[in-house]
Amino acid sequence: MKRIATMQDISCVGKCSLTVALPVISAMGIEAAVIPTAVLSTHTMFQGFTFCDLTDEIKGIMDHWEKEQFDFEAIYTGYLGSFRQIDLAKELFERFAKNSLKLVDPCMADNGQLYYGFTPEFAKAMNSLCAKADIIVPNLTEASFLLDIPYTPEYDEAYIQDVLRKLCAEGAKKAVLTGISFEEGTLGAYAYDSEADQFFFYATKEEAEHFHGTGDIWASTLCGALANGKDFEESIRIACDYVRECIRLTLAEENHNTYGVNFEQAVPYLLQRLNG
Ligand code: PXL
Repeated sequence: MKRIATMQDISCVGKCSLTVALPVISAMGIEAAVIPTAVLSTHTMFQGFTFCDLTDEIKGIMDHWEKEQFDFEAIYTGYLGSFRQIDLAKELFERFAKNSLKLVDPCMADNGQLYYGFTPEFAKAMNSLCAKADIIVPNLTEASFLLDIPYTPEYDEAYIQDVLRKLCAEGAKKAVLTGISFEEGTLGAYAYDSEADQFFFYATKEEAEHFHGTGDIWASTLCGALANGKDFEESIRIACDYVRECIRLTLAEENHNTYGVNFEQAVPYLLQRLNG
């Protein structure tokens, strides 16, 4: 069985990071190995969350994995909380990713703003991790912080292509900008493969609400689809369609959850897409 290692936090309630990456990767028929970076009572959008840092555990986990000679189809990093964790993510790539896909989701910002606790200096460090990746999957806000350029919610296709070229010029082989729309009522992902010098855009109908954690579900699905042998473009389509289905199911529920989406009951749809 193929195995993906993923390094990100556990937000005990929040439907993001490891509480979505683990089930999504497992549902896609891939073993999920985890490096939990911290335990939080909720994600950081809730007030008063607790936080327990696990950075000191990470080196020992890697040492043991190396002794056991575990190998990974892909290594996927998500939300990281400190400069030290970014350095450890680089070490994870160096020690375990000789034949693995390296996927970095630089979770740190949205809607023009950094998430709680992050700084432009952190974005610079995250950019140095992105430089080592095969694929990076920022939203446009994260891309702006990575490149240290102003964020603009108004853009055209030429601008998006320019940002993607700049992202890959920093070192990543492929970059995907998530949450891109050129037409009201649609939302999608714009990708660039720098080696083939090819762009790809895929959009679906935009659902009426936006939810937290959908970026993590999107990246986990992309990683799982690629590990299942789907090509880059098909993996992007599957990730976009699954996230849309998760939101659609959430909105169909009366008194639905407001902090995360119903990805669980959309798993049959995901598997149908994966195997169809
Ligand atoms: O979904 C990204 C994410 C992951 N983990 C934690 C977060 C966030 C976004 O805010 O707070 C702890």
